[in-house]
Amino acid sequence: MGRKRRLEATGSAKGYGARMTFQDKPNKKPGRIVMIYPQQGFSGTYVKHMPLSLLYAVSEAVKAGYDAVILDTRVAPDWKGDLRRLLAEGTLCVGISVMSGAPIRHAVAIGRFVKSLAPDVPVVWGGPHATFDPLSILSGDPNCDYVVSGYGAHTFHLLCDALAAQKSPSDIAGVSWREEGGIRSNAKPAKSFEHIDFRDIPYRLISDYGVYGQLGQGRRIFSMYSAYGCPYRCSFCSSPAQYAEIDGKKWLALSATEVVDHIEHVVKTYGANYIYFIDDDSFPSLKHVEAVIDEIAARSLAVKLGFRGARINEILRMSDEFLDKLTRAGTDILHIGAESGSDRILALLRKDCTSEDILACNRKLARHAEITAAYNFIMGVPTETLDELKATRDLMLRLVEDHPNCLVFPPNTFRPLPGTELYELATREWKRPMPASLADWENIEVEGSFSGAWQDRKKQSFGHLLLIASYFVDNKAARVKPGLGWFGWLAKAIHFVYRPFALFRLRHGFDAWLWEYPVYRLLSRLLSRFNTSA
Ligand code: B12
Ligand code: SF4
Repeated sequence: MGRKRRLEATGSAKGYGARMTFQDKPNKKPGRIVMIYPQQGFSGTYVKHMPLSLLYAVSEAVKAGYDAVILDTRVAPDWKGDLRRLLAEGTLCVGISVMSGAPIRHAVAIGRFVKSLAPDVPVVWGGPHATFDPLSILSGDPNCDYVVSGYGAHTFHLLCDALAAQKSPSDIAGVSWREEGGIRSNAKPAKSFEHIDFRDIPYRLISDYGVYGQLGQGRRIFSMYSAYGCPYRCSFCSSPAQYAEIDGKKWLALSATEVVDHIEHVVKTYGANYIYFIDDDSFPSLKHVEAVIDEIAARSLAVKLGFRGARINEILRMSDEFLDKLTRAGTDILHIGAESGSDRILALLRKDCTSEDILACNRKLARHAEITAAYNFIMGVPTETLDELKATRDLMLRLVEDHPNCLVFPPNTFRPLPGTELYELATREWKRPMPASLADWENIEVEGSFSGAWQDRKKQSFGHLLLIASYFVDNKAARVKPGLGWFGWLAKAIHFVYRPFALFRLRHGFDAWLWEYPVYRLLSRLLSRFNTSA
């Protein structure tokens, strides 16, 4: 089937002029792989990092000789035109990387568009949603043919070989597909971490790294791992489920030499000046991070650093000297899971800390203000009471009071992800069917409606207030850089005018007539749409 498809597609490209085909280049693999990054939810309007997921997923296939192209719809204003041209040139398959939530909607639209032009080109989904719930994809989207769950590089290479040879993927671990009117699945959790040598990451597939970044900061951000996995078991998080079957230790640090060789490579080849460590958690071993920053200093690499995985119990272990060293190394942000102001909820979430610990860490971090302490929160977990939500409100206010330069991220609305401990609790507690279909997953947005029907009206209303006020509780607007133009000025103006009212509402729990919430929903939808063209 793969060969037939390819020939048809190549045939349709005749009017396009001569591009080499498989037959012309016997050393090349058949057909081209088109890897697509869909538009993200609201958070994707202000953070657009390079689509590392696609670079990783396609790396082995590219190494084996497949021709591949990356189409990032977030930064391609005419992605449909681009895709139309690509499909006309002979395509082995289209791969899409999908997170749960809003990206599903766009991935479905991409699949529909592909099939409307080239019904025989297989569409493959991979990424976090494909890992957590592959069957919801195949049963919910008739245009998706294959789903790759878990680590993608090896599996996707094997799948491409199977497609090229017109074989069933029945012997490929990690793939789910449709066959004889039913759905078959070989998805199972990985036994070991995937390791891709940085020299095999096909960075060259992206021609312009200047389009990526966040909030108009004008940095050349490169995302990378310094460690794989996570040794903790936070009950809401998908990572423990993902690593459940990993043999041996659940956290594996890469050597400082390897990490810094990688950094040196992207600095020298692509002009990277900011390294964003996407580790689930970088700090289970402080020595690991210390070795990395020592090596960066030894090679005099001019990069700033950001870490997305830091835990309160780890920050408690950091000395002022360690934090000074992180600062000298150019670290400007630590993403920290504070999650809740209630000790009962913190214990339920298995955060291994109390709200007092969070405050103590925050005071410590206030002494190192060049590093932005950026706190994540979660709300709406099963059994959480209104008073416990208010404790989170109190914690947010205290954090900013003690450390005016900290960042309070908009709280994530709890989503019951299959395989997590809280999924089980939510099922028992709420006695409602959990999200199951693709449409369910598309609509359960962390930044969106406060778990809808799962919460009583009072909690919903307070949750909405917490979400709105979180945008104003700290000095976010002051951080908006001039590079954002009119959007930046608008954000600053809204902040200036509305902040006192938001703080009044928050402090007094005044969530009546919360007209701001529908306005926020409308604006966030408009911004997501304005940013993209579905
Ligand atoms: C960067 C990032 C983002 C960026 C977006 C990505 C970008 N490029 O700009 C931003 C900041 C916008 C973002 C937002 C969110 N994110 Co996020 N994010 C990440 C992060 C830190 C790195 C992603 C990455 O590049 N990973 C590296 C690549 C190599 O790994 P990978 O994506 O898993 O890809 C592998 C496989 O999945 C597979 N694969 C991936 N794509 C494809 C495609 C094909 C065709 C195939 C065959 C295989 C395949 O192969 C790859 C190699 O093995 C991950 C954590 C992590 N370490 O992965 C979280 C993570 C993906 N995010 C997560 C979450 C929860 C969110 C938010 C909900 C949080 C929030 N409140 O903001 C939002 C919601 C996004 C939305 N729904 O719109 C979860 C995913 C949960 C889920 N079920 O989707 C993760 C896993 C973190 C976690 N452990 O909770 N995120
Ligand atoms: S929330 Fe972070 S620390 Fe907790 S299990 Fe998930 S990745 Fe690990």
